[in-house]
Amino acid sequence: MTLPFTPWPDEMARHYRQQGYWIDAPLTRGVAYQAHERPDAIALICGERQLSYAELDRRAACLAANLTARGLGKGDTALVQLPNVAEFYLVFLALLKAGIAPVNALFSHRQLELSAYARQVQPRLVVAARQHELFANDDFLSELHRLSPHLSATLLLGASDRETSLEHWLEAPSETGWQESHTAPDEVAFFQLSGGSTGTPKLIPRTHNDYDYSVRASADICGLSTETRFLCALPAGHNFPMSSPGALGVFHAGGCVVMAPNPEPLGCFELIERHAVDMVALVPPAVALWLQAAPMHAKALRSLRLLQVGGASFAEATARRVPEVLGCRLQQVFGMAEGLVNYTRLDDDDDLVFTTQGRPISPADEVRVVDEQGVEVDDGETGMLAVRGPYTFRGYYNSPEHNAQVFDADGFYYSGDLVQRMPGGYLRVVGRIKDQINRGGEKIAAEEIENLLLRHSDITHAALVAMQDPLMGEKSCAFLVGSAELRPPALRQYLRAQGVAEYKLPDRFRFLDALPVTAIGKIDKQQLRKQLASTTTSPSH
Ligand code: J2J
Repeated sequence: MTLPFTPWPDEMARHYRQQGYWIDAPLTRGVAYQAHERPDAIALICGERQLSYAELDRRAACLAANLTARGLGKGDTALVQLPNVAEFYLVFLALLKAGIAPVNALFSHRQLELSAYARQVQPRLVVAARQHELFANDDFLSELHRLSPHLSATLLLGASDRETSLEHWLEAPSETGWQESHTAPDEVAFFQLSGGSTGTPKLIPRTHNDYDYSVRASADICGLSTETRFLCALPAGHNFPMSSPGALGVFHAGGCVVMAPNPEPLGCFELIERHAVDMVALVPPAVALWLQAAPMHAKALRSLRLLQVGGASFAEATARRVPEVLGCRLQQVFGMAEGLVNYTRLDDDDDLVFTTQGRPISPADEVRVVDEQGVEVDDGETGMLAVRGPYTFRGYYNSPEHNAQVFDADGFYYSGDLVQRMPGGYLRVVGRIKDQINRGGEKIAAEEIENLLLRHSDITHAALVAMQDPLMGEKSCAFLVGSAELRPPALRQYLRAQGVAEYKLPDRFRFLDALPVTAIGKIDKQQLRKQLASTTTSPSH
């Protein structure tokens, strides 16, 4: 049994292998290698726990064996939702070893997101945490069983009974002889989450070959080694802290990942000092908070060598303050869960580092910057980003209609970003055409929230648009047409009750008699954004 996905054309796959980009090894390769070569080196620090590579590999294998004994394996999928704890990687590695493809939901996701993923992948396994409101009791699990009739196993971090305790499954040795049975390297290893711009969150099939290449090449670009101590402060399942080069890059290089529950500066500074962390990946609002807090804690940050920033636009003026205030190098990272990742290089001069979002990982990344007619624009001109390459996906999971819109006939993926290409292939992100709000790196698909609002019987029209925000870069504003009785607190409560993640709730509501429309009758969001820009000083609610 294999999971369906859109493969690369044969001649491209051949080329990627010939060039040594695809090495036909599983994504677990890095950890397995280190466990063999340097079993006692510390791979992971989580609170008071330290896991060596041997321990990481052994416990992941233990869980994989138990899952295999339970009849789970190739062709199966898992829905996983864990906070930033060691178990996140143990489970991820175990599922890869057992050939089960996970979807790693963010810990901030709620019923709506989890149900949408469950509907799409029909998981046979759910791994979650009792500490999450959704799994504090079994109501939502029953709902997941209803949505995915083949669901046959549930493992919960913090469960009191042995049958469902994740901790128990990670330790209990399986009785049967067991052999690693990862999916084929050119098949789906797991699903990444798309930031999305459509009503339902889309899933991105990633193969071992393509993802592992991006991880190895990223580790190289960022100079990772056995000495690296990386702080994972962003949600562990997100593509950035997982693969750019993230935890998987660190495991590849034999370094150590230190888990932080979140990017809050004081907690992170303590971890940096205690564990001599030298590298961290952050989104722009977190960097701003670190810059504010750092002057009081300069001593704690002495070991920090590299701060990566990505996920959303980072102002040049803020970028310039990073080395000065935090005493480390800055690296800009412009990536996407769909594939393409750009980095400023460690030896780039300051201007490139402060004013661009880097250049692609690979000589085989084919990046085009095109106008509305699909014609490439000159360097320095603004155009749409289109890309294909050895680690950029070829299609969302089971989404033929959406794929038809975002891929061209040559297999180039249109990310919805507006960019400028500078000499040397460096990119600047200057805007976007996708209908998405980028709230400090957290992506909100406008249509998803508009659809929820339109379910409300008192709302006749809804449009969600981005408004500028000094800390978050962007926040969201919902423009509504409907009953005069509508009030923001009740609307937020209504959305919460629908089970949507908190970060997707509109930061502001505006009530209008009618929404402006374009010449062809579509809601004129440009007009709404202009209205916001001219009234940013008015009180929000
Ligand atoms: C402006 N916009 C950016 C940047 C991403 C590394 C880093 C980030 C992501 C990520 C990632 C940006 N400046 N530096 O997966 O591996 C916006 C773009 C892009 C979208 C992708 C990685 N870096 N963006 O953010 O899948 O709009 O991945 O298309 O969450 O974030 O979002 P996501």
